[in-house]
Order: sequence, then structure tokens, then C-alpha cells
Amino acid sequence: MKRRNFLKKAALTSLTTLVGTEIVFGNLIPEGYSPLFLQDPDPFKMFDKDTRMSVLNDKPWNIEAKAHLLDEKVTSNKFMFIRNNGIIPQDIDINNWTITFKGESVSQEKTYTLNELKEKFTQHTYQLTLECGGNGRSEFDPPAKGNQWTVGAVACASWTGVRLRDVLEDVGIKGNAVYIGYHAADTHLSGDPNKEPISRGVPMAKALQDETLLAFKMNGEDIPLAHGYPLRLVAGGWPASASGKWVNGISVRNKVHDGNKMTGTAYRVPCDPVEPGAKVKDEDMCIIESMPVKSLITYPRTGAVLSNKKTLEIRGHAWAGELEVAKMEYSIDFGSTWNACSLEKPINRLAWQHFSAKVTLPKEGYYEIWARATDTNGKSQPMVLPGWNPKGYLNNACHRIAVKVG
Ligand SMILES: Nc1nc2c(c(=O)[nH]1)N[C@H]1C(S)=C(S)[C@@H](COP(=O)(O)O)O[C@H]1N2
Ligand SMILES: [Mo]
Repeated sequence: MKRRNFLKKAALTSLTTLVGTEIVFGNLIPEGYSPLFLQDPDPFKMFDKDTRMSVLNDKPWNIEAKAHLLDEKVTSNKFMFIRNNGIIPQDIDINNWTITFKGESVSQEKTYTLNELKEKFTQHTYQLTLECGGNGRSEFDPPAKGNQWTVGAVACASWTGVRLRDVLEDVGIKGNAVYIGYHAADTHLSGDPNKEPISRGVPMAKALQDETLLAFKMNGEDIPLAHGYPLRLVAGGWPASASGKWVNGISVRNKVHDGNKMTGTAYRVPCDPVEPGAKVKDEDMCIIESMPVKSLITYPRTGAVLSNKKTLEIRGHAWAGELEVAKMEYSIDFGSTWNACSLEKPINRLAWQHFSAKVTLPKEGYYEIWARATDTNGKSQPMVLPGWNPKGYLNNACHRIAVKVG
């Protein structure tokens, strides 16, 4: 029989971190043995998510909420969607975490430790809406490849960090800077250490906004690992792909950042509408910037049955990328007529807004309640699917729920 080789101490330490408790007799685990908890990981336990969330993919992990799970004003971790392009980094040493500013348009390369960022710059807290550009993809026809998000790849958490602008000012930026791009510690699915799973960015104007943060807290606590611990970029109102998780580098570029998923059909849509299924030339594709106006009814849940109750309080959230939502309406007659909802102001720019309405349902039977938001430019959500695009981005069609009275 082969001699038993036991796990190296370092390997045992990282296993213990993963399992979250002492592995009794862990020193006796043979080398090369794969513990059961690693073979069948429970994503809800691993990421501290509500078990009603939907897992769309496990390699990499992609998990979304359902509309009624997003009822809270500020989304808590257990209902927050996870969108990963690569493998979540392991064994993060928060005391040795650094972020390096480089690229053609920095005055000189500069590195900060996480502790330096926290001590040197003023900290700010904002509630910021992050929605995956592909939220709603499952509705497109012809279908688009990728995670088949329904409505639940959106969240509005409270983020605390330092302004990217303050750090950029400290680094020193050349006059020719046009874009920033992020670099992060996750690894490409291929395992190739030279490939970045994703490296996106935003134009300088977005990078320099008050609300664009290098964040180290979410809802007042360390950011959960799956959401970018220990440091992430948060650029609210834009496709959440611009909000790099696990950031350890920022490139200040003298041209549009050309990192992975900045080109081709990734997070780009036809600049002008095309026919469904059309082939679009590369030069006719435009990078998604501000997300479109959208809303979600979070109470009641679709399928609710109201016994003999003909008035119903509905509520939810609405958001409009860089803009505010100016008007919120609902319809109970398949969009023939619309009634006003009451709509709160956002707590800060780029936070979603809460709406509610007392709905009277005239008699027993089946109804659909539709919700429609309008932004400050007068643009409303479409009732049917908006412009088809190769990757199925930007579906902001009206959200609908079914209810039965009696
Ligand atoms: N480093 C890194 N950052 C990333 C991603 C990623 O895969 N790696 N995914 C992006 C995408 S596409 C989205 S929609 C958001 C999702 O953020 P969340 O998982 O915290 O909800 O993170 C963005 N930032
Ligand atoms: Mo995304």
C-alpha cells in the first residue's frame, strides 16, 4: 500500500477558512483527497444567500433574486445577486492588499495599501443601484447566450469607501486621460494567470463623480467575499460590470480602455436599432453607459391570491441610471389606462427610489398589475421588449405581476 501523505499545513489552513470551522482530525486528511464539502458546495451557505435565490450557473457562480425578494429598501447580502466571470479569489490577506494606479495617463505609478486608503482619504457612504447589463436577458428572441437572468440581477446596497476622484487626484493624472480600467484578483476560468476574466472601465467623467467609490464596506460591514472583498469599485447607475470586484489595480488610459469584455459584443449594443437576429458590424456597436429607466414590483409577489380583498397596497423600486425617476404609474387593465403611484425621492443620486400605490380591484377574478417608470428626460419603460441586441442587454420592459381576487 502507498504511504499516506498528509495535507500540508497551508492547504489545511485554507480548507479551514473555506469550511468556516475547525476540521477535527484535519491533520489526518490524506494528500490529494477531496473533502465532501468541496465536492458539493451549498452556494446558499457558502455565500450566505437566501435559499429562494436562483442559481443560474455554478462555474462561475451566478445567482439571482426574484422580484419579491428585493422588497427591502436597502438590499441585504442574502438577496443580492452574484455575477462572476471567473473564479473568486481565495486566501485574501486584507493586511497586504494593495491597489496600484498605472497606465499611460498617470503622472507616476503609485501603490496604496488598503489601510492607507482608509486613513488618507475621507470616507463616504451612498446607496447605489447596481444592475447587470444582462438583467432581463431571458426574454429576448432570438435568445441571447449567457446567463438567463429574469428580473433579479439588480440590487441597491449601501456602499462605504473613498472617492476614486480623491485617490486619482493624489496619484496625479495627465491632461490626456480619457478612461479608467480596473484590474482584479479573480482568475480566468481557463486557469491562465495571464488572462483577466474581466477588466472594464468608465470614462473619466464617470470616474470623477462624487458617488464613484473604491468601497470596502457594504451595508456597514466588510464586503462579502463574493461581492468583492476586500475592495471594489462601485459606479452606480451604469452596467454593474463597470463595478470591478476584488480590485487591485486601476489603469488611467489615454484611450478607451481595451481590457477583456470592453470590445466586440460584450457590454456593447448596436448604436442604432437593428432587426432581431441581425449581424452587427463591430464599428456599429456602442459601449453601454447609463442604464435605462426601470422598475420592479416587490410586493405582493406574483401569483398572490387575495381572499375577498379588493384593495391592495403594492410597492417596489424604480431607477433610471444616471437620471432620476420622475413618474411612476401602474395599470390593472393590460396597459389601457395608467394611474399614478406615489414615488419617493432617492436618498442620494444613483440610489433606487421607492414607490407604492393603493390599488382597487373592481371585482373577483384574475388581474395583472403592470408598473411603468418615466425618467426626468420623459423616457418611459416600454411595455414590450425593447431593442434586440446580440447579447441581450438592457431589457427594461415593464414588470408585471399576476394577482387573483376571491
Ligand atoms: N473582478 C470582477 N469584477 C466584476 C465581475 C467579475 O466577474 N470580476 N463581474 C461584473 C459584473 S458583469 C457584474 S453584473 C457585477 C456583479 O456584482 P455582484 O456580484 O456584487 O452583484 O460585478 C462586476 N464586477
Ligand atoms: Mo453583469
